[in-house]
Parts: sequence; structure tokens; C-alpha cells
Amino acid sequence: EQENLAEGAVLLRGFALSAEQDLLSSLSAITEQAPFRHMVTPGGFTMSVAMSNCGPFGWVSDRSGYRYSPVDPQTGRNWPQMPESFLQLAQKAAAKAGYADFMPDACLINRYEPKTKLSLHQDKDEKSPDHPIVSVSLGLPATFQFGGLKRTDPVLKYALQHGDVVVWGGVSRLYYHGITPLKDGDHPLLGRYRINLTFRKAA
Ligand code: MD3
Ligand code: FE
Repeated sequence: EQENLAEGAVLLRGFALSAEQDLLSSLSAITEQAPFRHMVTPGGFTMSVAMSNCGPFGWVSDRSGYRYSPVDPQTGRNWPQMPESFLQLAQKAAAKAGYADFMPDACLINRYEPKTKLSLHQDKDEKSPDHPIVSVSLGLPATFQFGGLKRTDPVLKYALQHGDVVVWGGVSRLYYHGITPLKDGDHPLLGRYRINLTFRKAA
């Protein structure tokens, strides 16, 4: 089942379901090495989303800005390796959406609990927007909103469920997007959390 959300954006409903056990056990191993933390924005606000990373590069934010770093600033060590199950899922999804040779070098892991939100933003910290982004939703459902190339463009809302995968390429790669405050709930595998994995080519 394949649904076009916008020009270049493909929703693959339930695409990650067959890998959920592998994904969740790998996730625990990663966050033991690189625990979830709340990063601070350049403006001095603490993000409500808790984050970790795996792969050669990880997205980090602090008072000096947003960037990709090979080192976890909290441990001084490299980010954990990207598990084979993560890489294979991301590549399989990208291929299905028409990107045959996606080679992500960064996986940002976002953790939401009830009330956590992610304000409307663009993803512009990667070297080139020509590579797609693959996102995997796990746990509690979320309302995802996306607009256009301008912050003031009208937004559409979509419910993203456990197991949904979205591939963002083409012009949609630079669209403004965000997550509305998470509603409370109890997911059979993840309890009161939503986890989102985003795979990117950063460098
Ligand atoms: C549309 N994450 O990490 S994933 C992010 O659910 C981020 O945690 C959200 O936005 C989350 O930057 C949304 C879906 C997503 C990811 C990247 C995009 C949608 C996108 C890039 C361009 C357009
Ligand atoms: Fe984003």
C-alpha cells in the first residue's frame, strides 16, 4: 500500500511491522550506549523531544547551533553503529519509493511522550537536499503536519501509526513539517512513547 502525501513524499503504511522486534531490540542496545537526552536549541530552549543517534553521524543541537557530529557530546564517544536491520529497512523503503541507492550515514532517534511536540521546521542541516529522508514511526500514533516551502504555506495533517514509513524526496524534502502535541495512550510494545527514526545522508 503506497500513498502520495505530496510531490516526492510516499507513505508506506505498516512497512516496518515485519521488522518491529529487531528494530526494538536494536533500539534498546543503542540507547544503552547513547541515552536519550533533551538537547538545547541555539535560542536557549530545551527541546521536549528526547533524542539519540546511531550511525557515522548524529544530529546535535546546543547554544552554538545545529550540526551533525561523529561524536556524542554527552559521552565523548562515537555514536553507536547503525544496526543492519535499520539500514536494510531504510534502503528497502527508499527503493520502493524510487530511490535505488540510498546510503544513509545518520539515524536520528526521536522519543515523544504525551504532550511532546516538534514545531514546524525545515530539515536543512544536511550537506545536500538531493538525498531523500526515510522516517519510521513506532509506538503511539502522532499527528504529523506538513506545509510547503514557506513557513506560512497551509498545512495538511496526517496520522502516523506504529510501523508507518515515509520517504521524503523531491521538492517535499524541503517542506516545513512538525508533530502536534502527542496524545496520551498506551501502546502494547512502547507504552506511553512514540519513537521516530529518521535516516539521512548528512555528509
Ligand atoms: C518532511 N521528525 O527529525 S518524521 C525531524 O516524527 C523530524 O520525529 C519528525 O521532523 C518526527 O527532523 C517527523 C517525518 C519527516 C522527517 C523529515 C522530513 C518529514 C519530513 C523532511 C522534509 C519533509
Ligand atoms: Fe524534520
